Amino acid sequence: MKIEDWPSAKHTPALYRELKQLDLLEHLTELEAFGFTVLPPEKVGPQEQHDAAREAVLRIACERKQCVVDDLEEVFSDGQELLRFVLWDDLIFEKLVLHPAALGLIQWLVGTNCVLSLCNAWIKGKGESRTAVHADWSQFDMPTMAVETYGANFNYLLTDYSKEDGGLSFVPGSHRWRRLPSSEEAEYWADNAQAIEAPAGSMVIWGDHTWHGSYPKKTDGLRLMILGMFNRPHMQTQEAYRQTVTTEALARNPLRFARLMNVYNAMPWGKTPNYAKTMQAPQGYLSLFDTEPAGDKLQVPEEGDYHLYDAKTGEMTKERMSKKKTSFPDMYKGQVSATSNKENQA
Ligand SMILES: O=C(O)CCC(=O)C(=O)O
Ligand SMILES: [Fe+2]
Repeated sequence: MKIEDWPSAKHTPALYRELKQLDLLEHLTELEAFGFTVLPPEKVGPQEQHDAAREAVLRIACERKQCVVDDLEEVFSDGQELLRFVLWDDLIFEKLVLHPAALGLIQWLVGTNCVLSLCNAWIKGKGESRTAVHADWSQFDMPTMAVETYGANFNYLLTDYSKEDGGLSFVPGSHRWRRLPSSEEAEYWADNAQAIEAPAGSMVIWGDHTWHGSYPKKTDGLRLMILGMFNRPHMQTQEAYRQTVTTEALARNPLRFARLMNVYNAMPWGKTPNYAKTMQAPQGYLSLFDTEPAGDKLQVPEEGDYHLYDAKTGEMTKERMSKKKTSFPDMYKGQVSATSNKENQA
């Protein structure tokens, strides 16, 4: 069938065509059928990329733990830690969060306007440490999940994963149950979940409905992984990217990066919403293949004064709201911009 830009399907046709071009349709089916998928190393990148990512993680671990590489096994013996907020610690992370295959499948799960919520390095040593079975759904006051996923992850494996290696495990099909596991269920699945068997360089991708955990690491050495989590743009991110991104970082990356940083989201606003800010955001579908640096097209918007009431903007708002017949944008027929929350600004 010819996939055209049907407006009712919004950006799905454009994304679908690119996923097909990247030979990812089988992975997309696995996500739909089982709730997770594994990209083999050759679809993730060359050996030099895997090595550079591993080096970066080890370097950051040594810096944060104030030790040398040879000490790390001892430092993480019988333990594991999420090293948080690593995006700005090495340029390789900017490349990884824009990885076409990973971002493409993640956008399938959480929309082409998704934003980066966290970027971490996860280190685990030999011993009993393991992650309890859970779903990444983080609306804890809503244990019953929405139909659509709100968050999606990649785990970039930098060491081999198996049950013995303390690898990630999944409850295949659990994404369809659309609820968080009870403590009894988490206990049952701890040793019954399916362990991922995959070599270093693979990437595991899933949405926040899927139950997963990990096994204790019985083998020598460290388990190393980079975790990227992406959210829908209305959500609070786990890490402060919007607050810390620089104009230089926007300039050296393609336009999609600015959307990942969510810098042009008008909310939260004070007495005078900055509608112009949202208009500066990259519009429409942004190709997964776009690698052109944004250059001077973008800059981090200046912080306004939340307490200032701007009379001119106020008058414009009054005029718009006072028309006899006002309407909200039609979500079903026209092209809808992929910019965050544009539709909610009335
Ligand atoms: O590898 C693990 O121990 C669990 C990973 C996990 O829960 C996640 O990335 O969301
Ligand atoms: Fe998780």
